[in-house]
Amino acid sequence: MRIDERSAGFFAIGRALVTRRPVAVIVTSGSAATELHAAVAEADLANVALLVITADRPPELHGVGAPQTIEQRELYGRKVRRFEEPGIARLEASSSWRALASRLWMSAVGESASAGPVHLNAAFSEPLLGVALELPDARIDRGAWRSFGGGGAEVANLAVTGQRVLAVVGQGVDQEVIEACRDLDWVVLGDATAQGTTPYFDPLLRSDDFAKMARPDIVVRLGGLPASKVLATRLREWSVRTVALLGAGAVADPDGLISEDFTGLPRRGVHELSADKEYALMWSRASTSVGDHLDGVTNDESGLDEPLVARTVVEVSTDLQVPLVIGSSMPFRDVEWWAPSRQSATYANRGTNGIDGVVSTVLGVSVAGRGIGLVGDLTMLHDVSGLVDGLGEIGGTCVLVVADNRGGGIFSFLPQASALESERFERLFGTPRLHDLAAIAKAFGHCAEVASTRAQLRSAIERGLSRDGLSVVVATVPERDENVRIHDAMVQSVVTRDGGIRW
Ligand SMILES: Cc1ncc(C[n+]2csc(CCOP(=O)(O)OP(=O)(O)O)c2C)c(N)n1
Repeated sequence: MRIDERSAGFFAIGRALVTRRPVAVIVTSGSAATELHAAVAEADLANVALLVITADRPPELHGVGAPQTIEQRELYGRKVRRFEEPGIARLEASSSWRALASRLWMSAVGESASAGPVHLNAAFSEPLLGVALELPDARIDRGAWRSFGGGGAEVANLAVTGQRVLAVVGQGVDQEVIEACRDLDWVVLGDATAQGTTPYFDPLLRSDDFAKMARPDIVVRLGGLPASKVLATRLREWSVRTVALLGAGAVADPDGLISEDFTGLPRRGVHELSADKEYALMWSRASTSVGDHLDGVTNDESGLDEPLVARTVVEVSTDLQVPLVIGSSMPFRDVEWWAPSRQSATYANRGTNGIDGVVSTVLGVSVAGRGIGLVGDLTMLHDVSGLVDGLGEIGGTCVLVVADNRGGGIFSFLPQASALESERFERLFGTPRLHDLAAIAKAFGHCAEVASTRAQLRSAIERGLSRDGLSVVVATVPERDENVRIHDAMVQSVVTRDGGIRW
């Protein structure tokens, strides 16, 4: 039970991400149904199976001023895989309900396209009281789950033996698939949600020398897109054969680089798919050097900055094997670029990349279990109503880490930051909202503390994970301009001024 339907939609996404099964979210009619629109948009683009069930008034109450009554037919437009409106629920029609549910389920899991949201608009008439009956016997075969796949040859036909293979992995790709790629000596670069990929590729690829050395013979794309613009630029510059592997789900390709589709998934030990080991070693050595360098320049007493917050959160989630949810904006980038490789389940709302609903998705992932979230301060404030119900009646353990740079830090990396006069930039882009985030969390009855060193952050997260309920940890980080300088200095500690790398 959640008070705010908008939050409920994103909570349901969290459940669906963890359980990998369709999750039903049920709301009343009218504006309550419209509140789910943002989550439906996210689920559509992120291929998350949601069964959206909206109650509706009977036809005779439409257009006559009845409360919470709006046009709900195809409310979410083409964002849903299927829309069903069976009319007013009547017992006499109950024999059709199982088939109706099956159709919705099959469309949600991606029977003929990718998985995604479906919408059942269910009208009821008074009296709004009923008795739950047994469903009629199953007559319809539920069928098998199918993965999304276009045309194309079987993956073994890729024939890349001994080549320099670079796999680029975004959201929606399983850890086992990534492991299989690595076993074949493919270099795997992944977004923040990818597990076991080669970390620090973004700073490395900022070096022209390294980018030259790292030019692959073939790029294999799986799932969504990493956030790194540097990677996108290098992929365009290299201009090598680029193929999509559809076996792991829909593949994003906004730059139109993919020229071939392949079905199926890589399997270890397949000779035709075994790549150049030296190439993999070169990447692994470079990435390890960056990690060693970053470890060497920080210690427990180091004051926090945003990349260090990302590193620490990923380390704790790995050490304690707690699932992680990464918010949009800088947290997603800092984890992708500056954190060690993820070794526990990691999620993010990468369909629309919204800052809306992230707190609720963190809660949805954590409920009945444990989870850590990492978000920016505006992302927390945007979904502050998620705190109203917290982990709800089911409970669980959740630590929400908020990197509090007092506004939208990502915008300080834009050219507008220097092009606009600072007051105007602050008002239009920085949008500082100077609320006391720990006090807000406490006001909703949750635990909250503030951390300003690496050791404090680590122990605050561990404390939060050792108790029930939601704990908010507000990480004090340098102001947003300083954050840009810190990122620049970190890049320069990897890349020399003339485009070389330091090791
Ligand atoms: C619903 C929604 N509204 C607006 C945006 C545009 N947007 C992207 S990042 C951002 C600022 C986020 O600030 P914060 O959560 O504090 O993270 P930071 O940038 O400091 O890392 C905004 C407003 C968005 N992605 N989603």
